[in-house]
Amino acid sequence: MKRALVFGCTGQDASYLMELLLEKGYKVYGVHRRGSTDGHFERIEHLASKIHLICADLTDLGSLEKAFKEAKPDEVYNLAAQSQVGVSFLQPSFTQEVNWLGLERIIYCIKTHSPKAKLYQASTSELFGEVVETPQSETTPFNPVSPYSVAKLNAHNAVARERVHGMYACSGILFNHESPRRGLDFVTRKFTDGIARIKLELPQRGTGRDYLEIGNLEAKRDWGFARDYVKAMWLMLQQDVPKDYVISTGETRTVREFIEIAAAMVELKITWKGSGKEEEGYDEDGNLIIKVNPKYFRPNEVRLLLGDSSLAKKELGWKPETSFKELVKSMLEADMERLSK
Ligand code: F7E
Repeated sequence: MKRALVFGCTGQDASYLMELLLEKGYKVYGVHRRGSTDGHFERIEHLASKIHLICADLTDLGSLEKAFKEAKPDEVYNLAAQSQVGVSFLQPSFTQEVNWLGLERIIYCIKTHSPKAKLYQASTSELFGEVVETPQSETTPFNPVSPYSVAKLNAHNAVARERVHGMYACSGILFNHESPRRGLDFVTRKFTDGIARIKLELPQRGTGRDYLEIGNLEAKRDWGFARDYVKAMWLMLQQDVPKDYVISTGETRTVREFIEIAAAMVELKITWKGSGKEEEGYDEDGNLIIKVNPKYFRPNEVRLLLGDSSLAKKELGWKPETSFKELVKSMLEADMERLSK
């Protein structure tokens, strides 16, 4: 029986990945951090009796060494991170500490305790930053513009360095991937939660207002479904030769399009008034439902992401299985159901 050690096990991606690994007959060890509250297990409650939970922290080498000694992994998936790009501008050192140095500690543990283990590192389309070509593929130069992407680039380079020295190590350059399990502060989930609240006449999360506050409407992202993307993570560790792969849908949409499409699914038509920092969205009865708040703008913005995942299609046999509309619908329906209760 193969053994997998999954860091960041309470997150969206790990919840889907651990389901897949269990289906494939793995013994799964999930690493979570000790929080001041223990309320972060909703995404993996259904798996709790099937996985082995280990408490450790990427900033604490001793705790990681213990995790490796217990799990004795064949495969290691590093999905733990300070994953909010916006927050990285406020906490740049912490972001480096976790997103880069945390990976260096995992590499040390692999070399010391599990030298045959294969490593999957969660890289990101944020590495392309202010893009120098479109679409972006494995050969597109990186041009990071946030503390988050600088830290992830250091980690990406560490994986390439270890591969040269013989480790089976891969970075998945995943474009944005969403689901009903996405954290509520990422824009897609913030929108599906926010639109469901407008439809159900509930106050908005965090502000208590009737309208949803948002940031930059013009940024473009290539959004896929997280459950499709974790299959690519696993496939990357089953090849003869370790490599980095771009994982994306090959479609891009603006943040504005996302919210309009989601709103239309619950028969809300948005009429925009004003522009830039003053822009507002109204429903058909003239009620204010959306308002731009510059608080959500980033000091540096990644304006356009569009991935080319032909290498993954060719070599891994991977392709996205869920359409954009199916993705938005599943998120919106889950939020409507949760908030109707
Ligand atoms: O922002 C704009 C925001 O926070 C998407 C992470 O998983 O994917 C994610 O990073 C866009 C940006 O994701 C709001 O300015 C507008 O242009 O959902 P997001 P992200 O920054 O693209 C990559 C691949 C990762 O690796 C990351 O870990 O939406 N935006 N208004 C907003 N964003 C947020 N969060 N909140 C707003 O109100």
